Amino acid sequence: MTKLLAFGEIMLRLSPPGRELLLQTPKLDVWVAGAEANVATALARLGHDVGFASMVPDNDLGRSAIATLRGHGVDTAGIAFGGERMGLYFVTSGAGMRATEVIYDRAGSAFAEAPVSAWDWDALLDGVDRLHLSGITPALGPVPGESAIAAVRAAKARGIAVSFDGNFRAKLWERWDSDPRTTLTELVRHADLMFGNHRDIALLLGRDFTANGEDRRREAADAAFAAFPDLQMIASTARHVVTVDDHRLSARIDARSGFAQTDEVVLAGIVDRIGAGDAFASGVLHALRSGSDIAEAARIGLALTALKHSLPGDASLFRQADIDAFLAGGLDVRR
Ligand code: KDG
Repeated sequence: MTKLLAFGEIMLRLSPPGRELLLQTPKLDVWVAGAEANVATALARLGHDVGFASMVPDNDLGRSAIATLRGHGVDTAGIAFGGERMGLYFVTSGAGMRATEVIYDRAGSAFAEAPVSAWDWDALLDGVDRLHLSGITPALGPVPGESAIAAVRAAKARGIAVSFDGNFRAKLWERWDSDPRTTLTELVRHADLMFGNHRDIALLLGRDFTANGEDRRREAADAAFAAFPDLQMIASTARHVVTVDDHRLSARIDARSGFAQTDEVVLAGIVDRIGAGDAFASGVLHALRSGSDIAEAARIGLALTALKHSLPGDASLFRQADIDAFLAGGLDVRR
């Protein structure tokens, strides 16, 4: 069986168990996180052959992160030990009218400090048919950016498909004093599949799409297609806040052959928003790897996105039966 390899930083997320603020909570829950690790986890839970390439410190934090991924069925042979520290991040969950807030504590992490030479792409890409990575890796600094470029070049040279999730993280990019467009352009140039929204594309193309209201996603997607003729698909999820507890999701797919938009999915009783975009990418990749076309893949991506909102922690841990039940509208008790 051919394998999908995800490449990125594994993190630990620390968050108050309830809806407390960080400044008042007496304890913190610890979750294994990281956008690309979330995708690897979700795909492994759905039965795919998935490997993960990363670096963690050789201590109990690194070892427990590996054990968690392995427990979900991810092949962790590509995770090296090295460096001094795990990347951490703190989350204060949203509640009522309060937004979710993230504080990063990841500077100097094992993954961010790993030299380009740390990655043996001959070995890591052996038996792989798709490499998945995201814009978080180049946002960590110039060296991780070079490693990401080396990864996509190595994949392309071996005929391996590349998927790229823009994963725009303002708090990471704002530490840069140089223009990230060259690096992002090189990454996207090698991808056949990109997940992104107008913010990702704005950063990639150095353009602002905010003026065009609701049509900005379509305008951004068209601009990206014009700039990257080999890209097959750009997909993004959109959330329109209707009331505090009632949210609608839809996915738009822009393919050179046409344009599609899924039906809207209404979310209620949101438990945890983090990782919803990773769940979308996971659902799309799961469906494409299972033989679905792009429109069906977007529907399944959206189903997994919606399901993820019901689960605490970053990763989507659902099975095909959960997706089927969701798509069939079945919220009854399964016995
Ligand atoms: O998509 C979820 C990620 O944001 C989270 O797991 C942490 O990788 C992370 C990041 O850089 O924000």
